[in-house]
Amino acid sequence: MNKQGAESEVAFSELDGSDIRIGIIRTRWNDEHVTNLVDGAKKALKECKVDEDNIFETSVPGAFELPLAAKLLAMSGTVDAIITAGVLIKGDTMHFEYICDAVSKGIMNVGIQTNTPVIFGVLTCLNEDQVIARSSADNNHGYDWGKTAVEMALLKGEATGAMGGKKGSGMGFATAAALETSGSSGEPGKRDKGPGFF
Ligand code: DLZ
Repeated sequence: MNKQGAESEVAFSELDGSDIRIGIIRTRWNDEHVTNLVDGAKKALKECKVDEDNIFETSVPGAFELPLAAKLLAMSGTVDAIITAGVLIKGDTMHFEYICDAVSKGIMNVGIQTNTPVIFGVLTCLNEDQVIARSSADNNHGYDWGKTAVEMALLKGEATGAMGGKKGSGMGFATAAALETSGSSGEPGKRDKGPGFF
Protein backbone atom coordinates (compact mmCIF):
# COMPACT_ATOMS: atom_id res chain seq x y z
CA MET A 1 0.00 0.00 0.00
CA ASN A 2 1.21 3.49 -0.82
CA LYS A 3 1.63 5.13 2.54
CA GLN A 4 1.68 8.57 0.92
CA GLY A 5 4.32 10.05 3.18
CA ALA A 6 3.00 8.42 6.33
CA GLU A 7 6.34 7.54 7.92
CA SER A 8 7.36 9.62 10.90
CA GLU A 9 10.52 11.62 10.30
CA VAL A 10 11.09 13.10 13.72
CA ALA A 11 13.67 11.91 16.23
CA PHE A 12 13.45 12.48 19.99
CA SER A 13 16.13 12.52 22.62
CA GLU A 14 15.62 10.68 25.89
CA LEU A 15 12.86 12.45 27.80
CA ASP A 16 12.15 12.21 31.53
CA GLY A 17 8.47 12.83 32.11
CA SER A 18 8.37 11.47 35.65
CA ASP A 19 7.36 14.86 37.09
CA ILE A 20 4.86 15.98 34.50
CA ARG A 21 1.12 15.65 34.00
CA ILE A 22 -0.43 15.09 30.61
CA GLY A 23 -4.03 15.63 29.51
CA ILE A 24 -5.47 13.66 26.61
CA ILE A 25 -8.65 14.92 24.97
CA ARG A 26 -9.90 12.53 22.33
CA THR A 27 -12.89 12.42 20.00
CA ARG A 28 -15.56 9.72 19.85
CA TRP A 29 -15.89 10.28 16.12
CA ASN A 30 -13.82 7.63 14.30
CA ASP A 31 -13.55 5.92 17.64
CA GLU A 32 -11.51 2.86 16.62
CA HIS A 33 -8.80 4.84 14.83
CA VAL A 34 -8.61 7.45 17.58
CA THR A 35 -8.27 4.70 20.19
CA ASN A 36 -5.27 3.31 18.27
CA LEU A 37 -3.71 6.77 18.17
CA VAL A 38 -4.29 7.32 21.88
CA ASP A 39 -2.75 3.91 22.61
CA GLY A 40 0.32 5.02 20.63
CA ALA A 41 0.52 8.23 22.63
CA LYS A 42 0.25 6.33 25.91
CA LYS A 43 3.03 3.97 24.84
CA ALA A 44 5.30 6.97 24.33
CA LEU A 45 4.26 8.50 27.66
CA LYS A 46 5.11 5.24 29.41
CA GLU A 47 8.52 5.16 27.72
CA CYS A 48 9.08 8.70 29.00
CA LYS A 49 8.21 7.53 32.55
CA VAL A 50 5.00 9.54 32.81
CA ASP A 51 3.09 8.02 35.74
CA GLU A 52 -0.30 6.55 34.77
CA ASP A 53 -1.83 8.56 37.61
CA ASN A 54 -0.50 11.70 35.93
CA ILE A 55 -2.43 11.08 32.73
CA PHE A 56 -5.89 12.60 32.60
CA GLU A 57 -8.09 11.43 29.73
CA THR A 58 -11.47 12.63 28.57
CA SER A 59 -13.48 12.66 25.34
CA VAL A 60 -15.55 15.04 23.25
CA PRO A 61 -17.92 14.17 20.38
CA GLY A 62 -15.90 15.40 17.39
CA ALA A 63 -12.80 17.29 16.33
CA PHE A 64 -14.66 20.58 16.25
CA GLU A 65 -15.07 20.35 20.04
CA LEU A 66 -11.34 19.81 20.71
CA PRO A 67 -10.15 23.45 20.92
CA LEU A 68 -12.64 24.59 23.55
CA ALA A 69 -12.19 21.42 25.61
CA ALA A 70 -8.41 21.91 25.42
CA LYS A 71 -8.76 25.53 26.51
CA LEU A 72 -10.88 24.59 29.52
CA LEU A 73 -8.40 21.91 30.53
CA ALA A 74 -5.45 24.26 30.07
CA MET A 75 -7.18 26.92 32.18
CA SER A 76 -7.69 24.40 34.97
CA GLY A 77 -3.93 24.40 35.48
CA THR A 78 -3.94 20.68 36.20
CA VAL A 79 -1.77 19.48 33.31
CA ASP A 80 1.60 20.46 31.83
CA ALA A 81 0.70 19.59 28.24
CA ILE A 82 -2.37 18.45 26.35
CA ILE A 83 -2.67 15.97 23.51
CA THR A 84 -5.73 16.47 21.35
CA ALA A 85 -6.55 13.33 19.39
CA GLY A 86 -8.97 12.99 16.52
CA VAL A 87 -9.42 11.84 12.94
CA LEU A 88 -11.04 13.89 10.20
CA ILE A 89 -11.87 12.07 6.98
CA LYS A 90 -12.86 13.95 3.85
CA GLY A 91 -16.42 13.46 2.70
CA ASP A 92 -18.39 14.74 -0.26
CA THR A 93 -18.93 18.28 0.97
CA MET A 94 -16.83 21.22 2.10
CA HIS A 95 -17.31 20.21 5.77
CA PHE A 96 -13.83 18.66 5.96
CA GLU A 97 -12.07 21.81 4.76
CA TYR A 98 -13.90 24.07 7.21
CA ILE A 99 -13.40 21.76 10.19
CA CYS A 100 -9.71 21.12 9.45
CA ASP A 101 -9.04 24.83 9.22
CA ALA A 102 -11.04 25.72 12.33
CA VAL A 103 -9.62 22.90 14.45
CA SER A 104 -5.97 23.42 13.53
CA LYS A 105 -6.15 27.17 14.13
CA GLY A 106 -8.23 26.66 17.27
CA ILE A 107 -5.75 24.24 18.79
CA MET A 108 -2.81 26.47 17.95
CA ASN A 109 -4.59 29.44 19.53
CA VAL A 110 -5.23 27.57 22.78
CA GLY A 111 -1.51 26.89 23.18
CA ILE A 112 -0.56 30.47 22.41
CA GLN A 113 -3.26 31.97 24.64
CA THR A 114 -2.80 29.73 27.67
CA ASN A 115 0.98 29.04 27.46
CA THR A 116 0.14 25.36 27.71
CA PRO A 117 1.64 23.10 25.05
CA VAL A 118 -1.25 21.67 23.06
CA ILE A 119 -0.35 18.94 20.62
CA PHE A 120 -2.15 18.85 17.29
CA GLY A 121 -3.04 15.17 17.25
CA VAL A 122 -5.62 15.32 14.53
CA LEU A 123 -5.18 13.27 11.39
CA THR A 124 -6.69 15.05 8.38
CA CYS A 125 -7.02 12.33 5.77
CA LEU A 126 -8.59 11.92 2.36
CA ASN A 127 -9.69 8.34 3.04
CA GLU A 128 -9.58 5.56 5.64
CA ASP A 129 -6.50 3.93 4.08
CA GLN A 130 -4.52 7.05 4.88
CA VAL A 131 -5.79 6.92 8.46
CA ILE A 132 -4.78 3.27 8.87
CA ALA A 133 -1.32 3.98 7.43
CA ARG A 134 -0.81 6.60 10.14
CA SER A 135 -2.34 4.86 13.15
CA SER A 136 -1.20 1.25 12.83
CA ALA A 137 1.20 -0.55 15.12
CA ASP A 138 4.42 0.03 13.20
CA ASN A 139 3.62 3.59 12.21
CA ASN A 140 1.42 5.25 14.79
CA HIS A 141 1.51 9.03 14.81
CA GLY A 142 0.06 8.97 18.30
CA TYR A 143 3.45 7.78 19.51
CA ASP A 144 5.08 10.97 18.21
CA TRP A 145 2.34 13.06 19.80
CA GLY A 146 3.10 11.49 23.19
CA LYS A 147 6.82 12.24 22.90
CA THR A 148 6.10 15.73 21.62
CA ALA A 149 3.83 16.41 24.60
CA VAL A 150 6.57 15.41 27.06
CA GLU A 151 9.24 17.40 25.21
CA MET A 152 7.07 20.51 25.12
CA ALA A 153 6.04 20.17 28.77
CA LEU A 154 9.73 19.97 29.72
CA LEU A 155 10.50 22.88 27.43
CA LYS A 156 7.89 25.01 29.16
CA GLY A 157 9.24 23.93 32.53
CA GLU A 158 12.74 25.00 31.52
CA ALA A 159 11.60 28.28 30.03
CA THR A 160 9.64 29.23 33.15
CA GLY A 161 12.14 27.84 35.64
CA ALA A 162 9.55 25.37 36.92
CA MET A 163 11.94 22.43 36.54
CA GLY A 164 14.73 24.15 38.48
CA GLY A 165 17.09 23.34 35.62
CA LYS A 166 17.12 19.67 36.58
CA LYS A 167 15.23 18.08 33.73
CA GLY A 168 15.44 19.00 30.14
CA SER A 169 13.61 18.82 26.87
CA GLY A 170 16.97 18.36 25.16
CA MET A 171 16.83 21.85 23.69
CA GLY A 172 19.44 23.24 26.04
CA PHE A 173 17.44 26.02 27.64
CA ALA A 174 18.06 24.74 31.15
CA THR A 175 21.79 24.43 30.46
CA ALA A 176 21.93 28.00 29.26
CA ALA A 177 20.13 29.15 32.40
CA ALA A 178 22.47 27.18 34.65
CA LEU A 179 25.53 28.75 33.00
CA GLU A 180 24.22 32.20 33.81
CA THR A 181 23.34 31.38 37.39
CA SER A 182 25.57 33.31 39.74
CA GLY A 183 23.51 33.97 42.83
CA SER A 184 22.53 37.55 43.67
CA SER A 185 25.70 39.14 42.38
CA GLY A 186 23.94 42.14 40.92
CA GLU A 187 26.43 42.10 38.02
CA PRO A 188 25.02 43.07 34.63
CA GLY A 189 24.10 40.01 32.60
CA LYS A 190 24.07 37.79 35.68
CA ARG A 191 20.95 36.63 37.41
CA ASP A 192 19.57 34.04 39.79
CA LYS A 193 18.38 30.74 38.38
CA GLY A 194 15.15 31.43 36.57
CA PRO A 195 13.52 31.29 33.17
CA GLY A 196 15.92 29.57 30.86
CA PHE A 197 15.55 30.95 27.38
CA PHE A 198 18.81 32.90 27.49
C1 DLZ B 1 -19.99 16.17 11.52
C2 DLZ B 1 -18.65 15.50 11.45
C3 DLZ B 1 -18.21 14.88 10.26
C4 DLZ B 1 -19.02 14.87 9.02
N1 DLZ B 1 -17.03 14.27 10.20
C5 DLZ B 1 -16.23 14.25 11.30
C6 DLZ B 1 -14.97 13.60 11.26
O1 DLZ B 1 -14.54 13.02 10.27
N2 DLZ B 1 -14.22 13.63 12.40
C7 DLZ B 1 -14.64 14.26 13.54
O2 DLZ B 1 -13.89 14.27 14.53
N3 DLZ B 1 -15.83 14.87 13.59
C8 DLZ B 1 -16.64 14.87 12.51
N4 DLZ B 1 -17.85 15.50 12.56
C9 DLZ B 1 -18.32 16.05 13.87
C10 DLZ B 1 -17.79 17.48 14.16
O3 DLZ B 1 -16.42 17.46 14.50
C11 DLZ B 1 -18.59 18.07 15.36
O4 DLZ B 1 -18.57 17.13 16.43
C12 DLZ B 1 -20.01 18.41 15.02
O5 DLZ B 1 -20.08 19.24 13.90
C13 DLZ B 1 -20.71 19.10 16.22
O6 DLZ B 1 -20.08 20.34 16.51
